[in-house]
Amino acid sequence: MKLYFTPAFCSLAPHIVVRELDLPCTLERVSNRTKQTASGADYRAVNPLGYVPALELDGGGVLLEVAAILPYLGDQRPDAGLVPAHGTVARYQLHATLNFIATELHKPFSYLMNPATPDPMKAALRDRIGTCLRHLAPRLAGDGHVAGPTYTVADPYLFTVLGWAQFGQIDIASDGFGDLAAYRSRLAARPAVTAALAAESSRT
Ligand SMILES: N[C@@H](CCC(=O)N[C@@H](CS)C(=O)NCC(=O)O)C(=O)O
Repeated sequence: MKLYFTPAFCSLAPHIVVRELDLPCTLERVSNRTKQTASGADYRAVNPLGYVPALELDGGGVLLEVAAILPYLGDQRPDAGLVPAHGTVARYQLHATLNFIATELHKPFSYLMNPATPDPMKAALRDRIGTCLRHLAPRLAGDGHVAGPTYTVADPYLFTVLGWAQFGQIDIASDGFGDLAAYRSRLAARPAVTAALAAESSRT
């Protein structure tokens, strides 16, 4: 497999999972500005829409969308427990959480950080993101996780999105956000997370 990424973008989430599971997967950096890959190829040949992540599969074909790539990676090592078994309610709860992060947090954050977004719209986005983060906060208290009692592929996704809060002028350490900042610090200490962050920063 090959994962196309841009440092600190949403591709960080599948990158972390690749390292959590020690999957055979190469990484290729994509320039957000030029849409060229590190080897000089046109990334739009991989994803015509130009955004990361994209996962090239060993059997051929490309898988797009964070919320699909994450469970695909988890299913490569089902015994590791990063995805609940197919057909269980827990599995559907995982998909619900991935979809929630993708639509209620990830996309609003993209618009919040877009310089073209007008200020009144940014204020509305900040407000809505805050509501959604406060909704998640209770389940993250103590050693809680976002999609159930244990660490799943949804946690690196939330970790990645929370990393953008500072750029959207949202202070997750402030009152009202419960243990969000502690949750993010807890995840940041995982060896796979540390390794992914170090690898991405060394390729910038
Ligand atoms: N729906 C896509 C969105 C991916 C996305 O928003 N990627 C951003 C980085 S977080 C990106 O590459 N933006 C650059 C662009 O759209 O040209 C997914 O969930 O995978």
